[in-house]
Amino acid sequence: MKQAFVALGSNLENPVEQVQKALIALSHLPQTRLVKQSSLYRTAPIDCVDAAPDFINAVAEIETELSPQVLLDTLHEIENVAGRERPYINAPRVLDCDLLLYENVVLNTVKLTLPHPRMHTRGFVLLPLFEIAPHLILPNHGKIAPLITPELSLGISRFS
Ligand code: PH2
Ligand code: MG
Ligand code: MG
Repeated sequence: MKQAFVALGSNLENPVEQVQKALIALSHLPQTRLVKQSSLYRTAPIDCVDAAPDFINAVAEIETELSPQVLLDTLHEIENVAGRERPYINAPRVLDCDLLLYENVVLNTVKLTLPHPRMHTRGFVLLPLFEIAPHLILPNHGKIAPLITPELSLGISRFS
C-alpha cells in the first residue's frame, strides 16, 4: 500500500456536510483505506474573489493501491458526484479534493503535479496536515513544522 494525503475544501451548499461526505467517499474507495482524518477547520478564503464565503477544510491520510493518476481521476469523480462546477479559477465550490502527496513522488505532468505545487504556502492545508502528520517531510520543502508561520495561520480556526 502507498501512503497519500488528500486535502478537502468546500465553501458552498453546507460545507461541513460536503467535507464529511467526501471523507466517507474516501473511506469507500476501492483498494484504499482511510487511515486518518484531521479536524474540520473554518478558513478565510485565499486568492478568491472578494465576496467568497469562508471554507471548511480538512486533510485525510489514505493508503492505496491506486496509482497517482487513477487516484486523481477518482478524486475528480468524487467532486463531480458532489456537483462541482468550474465557472472560473478559484470559484466557490461544493467540493475540492486535491492530491497533496503520494509517497515521496515528485511529478510534473500536464494533469498532475506532486507534491501539490501550492501546499507549502497554504495554512488551510498545512494546519490540518500538521495535526495528523506532525513529523511529515515534504519531498521538496523539508519538515512541515517550520513551514507553519504565524502569518499562514491567520484566519484559520479548528471547527470540530
Ligand atoms: N482553495 C483554493 C483557493 N483558496 N482558500 C481556502 N481558505 N480554502 C481552500 O480550500 C481554498 C482557498 C483553491 O483550490
Ligand atoms: Mg484546491
Ligand atoms: Mg482542486
